This record gives sequence, structure tokens and C-alpha cells, in this order.
Amino acid sequence: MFCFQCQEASKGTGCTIAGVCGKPHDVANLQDLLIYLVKGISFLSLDVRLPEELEQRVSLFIMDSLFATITNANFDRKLFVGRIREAMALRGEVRVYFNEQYPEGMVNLPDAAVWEAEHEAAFDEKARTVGVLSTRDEDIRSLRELITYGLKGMAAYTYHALHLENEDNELNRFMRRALAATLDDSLEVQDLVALTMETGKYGVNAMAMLDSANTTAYGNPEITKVNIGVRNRPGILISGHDLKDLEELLKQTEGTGVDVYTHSEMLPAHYYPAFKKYEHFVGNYGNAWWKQSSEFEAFNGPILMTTNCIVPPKDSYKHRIYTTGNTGFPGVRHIPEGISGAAKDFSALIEQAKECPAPTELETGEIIGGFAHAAVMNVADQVVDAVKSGAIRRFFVMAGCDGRMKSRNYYTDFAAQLPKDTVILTAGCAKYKYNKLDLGEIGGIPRVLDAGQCNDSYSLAVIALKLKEVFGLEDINELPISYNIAWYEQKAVIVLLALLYLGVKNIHLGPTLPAFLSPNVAKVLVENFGIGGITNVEDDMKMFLGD
Ligand code: FSO
Ligand code: SF4
Repeated sequence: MFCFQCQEASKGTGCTIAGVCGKPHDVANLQDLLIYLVKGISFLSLDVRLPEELEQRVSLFIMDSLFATITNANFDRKLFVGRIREAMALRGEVRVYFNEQYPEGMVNLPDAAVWEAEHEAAFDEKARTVGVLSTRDEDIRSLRELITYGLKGMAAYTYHALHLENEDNELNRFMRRALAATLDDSLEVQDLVALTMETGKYGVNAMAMLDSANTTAYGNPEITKVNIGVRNRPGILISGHDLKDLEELLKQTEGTGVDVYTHSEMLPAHYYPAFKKYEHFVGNYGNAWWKQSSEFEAFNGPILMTTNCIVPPKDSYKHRIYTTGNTGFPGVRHIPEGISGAAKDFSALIEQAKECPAPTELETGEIIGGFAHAAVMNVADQVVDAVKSGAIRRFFVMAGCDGRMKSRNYYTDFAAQLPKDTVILTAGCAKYKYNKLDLGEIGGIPRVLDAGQCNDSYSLAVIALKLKEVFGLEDINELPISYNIAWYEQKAVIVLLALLYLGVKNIHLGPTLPAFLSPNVAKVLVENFGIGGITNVEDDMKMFLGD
């Protein structure tokens, strides 16, 4: 195996024996083979008119496959073996239409569009040869992977939007075009740099679509205080990013005597008006994804993982954890899609919860959030006045991910040491590094404004664009906003590409720069966008504040 798609890549270069995340080498290889076949399907379906039903199945399959290979999403070998078989079958269906359109055939069909095998052992054998390192040139490899990881993040967001019946065919077609381009040996560095930027453009569209899907279904997030304590009834803990799953769970648990708590990236669900009506929607339990081993143990009840960021579960709670959607772990029960469009059936969790003790209290109190674009625009006058009067000197976008590396304590220290006339804009699980510090307020505006999940980084971009307008500036980079972003997995990659596409410069990325950036590709990002890493709190603070 060779995997370097996340920030925790072994030794800062890549995992080769097993994933630091717990992904076994055979699963890593099979994920590579699935992505390879998805690229083959993309190639064949590029310019071919498919019947609508097949077109939709192709889009969904690509989305699901990209999503299932995101860091910490799915560790289940069986799932990938099954998906590889499905990929070959689907590719066969597409091939029929491809052959009709190109009756003479094409001399050079890529191997990804034709390779096939029947036996699992042959999958393993092939999988060893189609991974990241099969691209020899390190710059081409770097860009192909940067694009592929961006597409993985994008797929997660389009999947959630689709769950709320929002779809964009142009976006789906772009994904195919970009995937097929990563097979094309005639493309050079500059072509792939251009495609990377285009990926960012479609990343903005994907996040805008998800924002619209979420707010149309559940209302605009409101400024909300969220309880972080517990009650004395049994509960179900829901983690991940899928709001539709949460909605179904809340409906099905109503009146059962079972409470529902959010974990990690599901915290922002409390900000949506539609979920506030549920009396049994109690609060948020615990912190970011990487602390789940101890927190899931203490929760005492069933846990539903709706998306990625599963840490291989301990035996002590393995019987209480469930996966759904594209997540999976061997030996963990999976809640399938409902039949013929019906809701998923969460009754197994509810019945189990009734037999479980209430959660063990980890902490008490409240945290505040809900500062998505609409809520911030409601207090825009106050914000603008505070900037004009000098009460707010600078905003720091500290969105992104949290992770287990000790070096990430930098973000806690950075937040704590920021001058009192600065405000943090956050989104994603990065916030858990400082959202429980008492950083105070500026004229009634909290110093940490949480817009929501990582995909709600879109909200931060909308806020920045609106402020640019209000202040009558030409360029988004003239705003008093600095970007000190923490990244972990591939959703952060699409957020980064989206920000670059929107013209944001001088983003600092930590705790380390991605292992998949070759020195030359990193140089392009530094020279054109001023991308930088982090050093230490004192020096970085001086650099950002120009003191
Ligand atoms: Fe965190 Fe995990 Fe949301 Fe990521 S929960 S690390 S960026 O999946 O998706 O922010
Ligand atoms: Fe390693 Fe990250 Fe890949 Fe897991 S996802 S194998 S930790 S690089």
C-alpha cells in the first residue's frame, strides 16, 4: 500500500505498512483499485449519451465510491470487493453505449476502462499496481492526487445534498471529466494546475448546493447555545455530517424515552430551527472525532456514524456502534438505505438504547454557535461598526479539522494568545481546539464565531465576500482577515481549493503541509497564492498581525 491522502500520513510522507488511521494495507489497495475503475467508468461515459436512469446510477456510484475512500470512512474489505464487482458491471453497461458511439473502437482505451477479473485474489494482485505510485513523475502524481482528493471531498458534499434531493448534473459531469483527466498521460503540469483550479470552482458550487439544500430543508442556522451536559435518560449519539440521517433519527426516537445527542461534526445541527422542536434533542456530547474511543465508552448507549472519522472501535463499545451510508467497519452493524425510498430504519439502535444506562457526564455548560452567513448578516451593522471603530482589529479564519497529533495544540495556544480585539471565524471540527475556552466577547459579539460543519466554510467565504462589498473593497484580500487553517482529510482539500478559486491569498495550512504536494507543486501554490505552513505561535502571531 501507499497512501498519503491525509495529514497523518506516516512520517509525513505516506503510510506503507498499514494506515495510521487503522486502514489495513489490503483495504488501502482495494480502495485504489475501486478509484481506478471509477476513473475507467468516467472515461467511457465522458462524451457518451447515456439513458437517464444509467446516467444517474453512474453519478451516484462515482459519488459513493469517492466518499467511501475518504479517510476514516470505510474499513470494510467486503464492501470494497463488492464495489469493485459492481464497478466492472456498471462499466460494462456504459461500454455498450460507448461502443455504439464509437463503432470503430478506439485504439488506446486506458487499462482502467478495460481491465477485468473475476476472483478476489486477482483484485488484490491488480490493486497493488494501480495506486498512487503508479504515476512515476512526482509533479504529475502530486497534481493527480490533489485533484482526486478534492473530488473525494466534493463527493461527500454532493452526497449529502443528494440525500436532500439536490443534484447538479453539470457538477457530476465535471467530476467524471476530472477523474478521466487523471488517466490522461498527455496532460502536463500546467494543464493539471488549471484543472485543480477548476476543481475549486466546482467545489464552491458543491458547497453552495449543500448550503442551499440544508437551509431549504431545515432553515437558516440561528445563533444558539448548545448544552454540553447530559440528562438521566438513555441516549443515542449521532456523529458525522448527514443532517437527513439526524432528522430521521429524531423523528423515530420521538416519544420513545430515548434522547439524542450530537458528537463532533454533528454539533452544528443544533443551530438549525427545524431540529429545535425536538424536546429529546438534548445537546452535544464530547469533542472532535479523534477522542471518540474514550467518549464512546462513556456514552453508554448506541452510536450512529453517518460519515467519516471512525476510529477503529474498541471491543468495549463495538456492539453499540452502527454505521450507515458510505461508512463501514468489519463486525460493526450497518443500517442500510430504506427500501424504495423509505426512511432508514433506526429501530435497532432505539431498542438497544432502552437497555443502556444514561450517558456518563463529561462536562457541563453551554457552547455558542450558529454564525452562518444569514445570522452574521443579521448583525452585519454591529460587525461593521466594530471594525470601523477599531474594536475588532482582525478576523482569523481558523476553520478545518482537528486531529490527534500533539502539534495541533498550537491551535489552542494560538486562539488563547490572540489579542482581545480579534475574532475567530471557524467551521469544521477544528473548533474543538478552542470552543470551550472562555475567550469573551467584543461589544456583544463572541470572539469565536462558529459557522458550522467543514462544508459551512462556504458560509465564511460568503461572509468575507459580503464584507468586501460593504467596505467597498476591490479585493477580498484587502479585508482584515487572516487564514490559519488546520486540515486533516480530503474535505479540507476541497475547502482549500474552493478558497483558492475565490481568490483568497496567504492561507496558512497546518499542522503540516500535505505530503502529496511535491516540492514543485508546493512552489506553485506558494508563488501564486502565498500558501504557507505554520511555525510557532509567537512568530506566526507577529507575522499575521504585522507587529
Ligand atoms: Fe472533521 Fe472528520 Fe468535517 Fe473532516 S469530522 S475531520 S474536514 O471529517 O469533515 O471537519
Ligand atoms: Fe495513512 Fe491517512 Fe492514508 Fe490512513 S488515510 S492510510 S492515515 S495517509
